Amino acid sequence: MTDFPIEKIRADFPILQQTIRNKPLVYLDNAATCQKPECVIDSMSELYRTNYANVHRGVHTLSVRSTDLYEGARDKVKQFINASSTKEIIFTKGTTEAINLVAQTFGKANLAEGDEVLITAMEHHSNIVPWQMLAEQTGAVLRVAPINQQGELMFSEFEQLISDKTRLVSVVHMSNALGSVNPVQKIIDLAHAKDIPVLLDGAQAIPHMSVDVQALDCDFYAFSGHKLYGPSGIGVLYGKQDILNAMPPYQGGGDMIRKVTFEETEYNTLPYKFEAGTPPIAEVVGLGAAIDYVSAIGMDKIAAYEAELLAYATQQAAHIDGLQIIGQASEKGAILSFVLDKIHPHDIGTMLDSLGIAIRAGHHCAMPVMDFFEVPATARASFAMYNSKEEIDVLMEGIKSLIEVFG
Ligand code: 7TS
Repeated sequence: MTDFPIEKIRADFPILQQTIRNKPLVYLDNAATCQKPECVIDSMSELYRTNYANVHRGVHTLSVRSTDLYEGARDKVKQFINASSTKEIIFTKGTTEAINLVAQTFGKANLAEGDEVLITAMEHHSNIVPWQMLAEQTGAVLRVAPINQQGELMFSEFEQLISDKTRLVSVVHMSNALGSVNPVQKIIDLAHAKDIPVLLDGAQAIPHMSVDVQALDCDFYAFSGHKLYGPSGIGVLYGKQDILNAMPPYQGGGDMIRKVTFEETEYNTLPYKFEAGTPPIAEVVGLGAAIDYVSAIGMDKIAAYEAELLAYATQQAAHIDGLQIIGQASEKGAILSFVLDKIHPHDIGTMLDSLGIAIRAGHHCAMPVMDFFEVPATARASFAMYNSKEEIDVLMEGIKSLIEVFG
C-alpha cells in the first residue's frame, strides 16, 4: 500500500478504538455515514462550551464569535469545492434537502407540463422522489437513462434522451449502491451544449475525490456533511449565483428576509435567502472542522489510498466461490456491493455483525438498482480512508466462514 498515514488517521477516530462482540470493530458502512475524528467532535463541544449564541442576530460578543465561526465554515466549504463565492454555498440539512430545495424552487419556477428532468437508473431515492413530486405538481415528466450490467451509465442512450424538452439533468456523481462514478464532465458538456443546467448529487463522491465545481462547471452540487467525516444534520447546496438569484426562496422565516410588512416581504440576498430560521450552527462548525481535517490529509491522497483498498477488496472477493459483485464499473469508488449464493444479504449483515464487522444490507435507498440486477438487496462494504487492508482480510475471512456454515 502507498505511504498513507493509516495508523495516525485511525487514532484520530475515538469510535474505532473499541471492540464489538469482543472483536475489534471493523466499520465498513461508510457510504451510509462515516465516523468522526476527534477534531470534529471537539470543534462542536468547544463551540457549545465557549462561543455559542445565535448567528447573524446579536451585537454581543458570543453572537459575533458564533457568526464568525459559522461564516468561516462557509468559506471553508467554498474553498473545498472551489466555488467562486460564499454566496453560492447554501447550508441545508443534507443532500436530500438540497435536492428537494432545487426541485421546489428552480423546478417549480422552470418546469411546466411536458417539460422533462433527466436522471439515471442508478439514482438514490433522494434524486428520484423529489422529481416525481415535482412532476405531480407541474405535469413535468421524469426521464431515466439506462445502465448496463456493469452498472455503468449507457452514455449514448443518455445522449438520446436529452431533448428540447429537457429542463434539468440531475445525476449522481458516484452511486451509493454500485460505486459507479459517472462521466460527469461529459454529461455537463453535453447538457450545456443545449443550454440545460446540471445538478450533481455528490453525496458519495465528496469524501472520495476532489471536487472542483468551477472546473466541472456544474450548475448545482449537493452533498452531506455526515459522509465527509462531519456531523449529521448539515449539508450543502452549491449553486451558480445567477441561477440561485433567479430562484424563488424555499422556506419562509427569519434570516431569509430583508424587510417584512404584512403587505409584502423583501427577501435577503444570497446565500441567506435560502437559509430560513436558526441554522444548525454547531453542525456547520463541525463540517468546517471536517473539511480542515480531510484537506490537511489531501483529497488526492485519500482517493489514491481508497483506490488501492477497493482493488484489493475486489481481488480478494473474486477468490470467494458463490460471491457475486454487483457493480463492476470501470470507474468506481470504494464500494463493494455483493450477493452470496443461498444467503440473504440481511443474514450476511447480521452474521458479520457477530464478528464485529459493520456492513449494510438492503436496497440502499436505490430500489430501481436492485430491480435492474434482479436482487432483493445486496450486502455492501463501503470503505473510508481509515480502513485498512487488514480489515478487508477480516471481512473476507468472515464471509468465507459464513459460507462454510450456511452456504
Ligand atoms: N444521494 C446519494 C448518492 C446517497 O448515497 C445518499 C445517502 C443520499 C443522496 C442522501 O443523503 P442524505 O445525507 O440526505 O441522507 N446514502 C445512504 C446510503 O447509501 N446508506 O444510507 C444513506
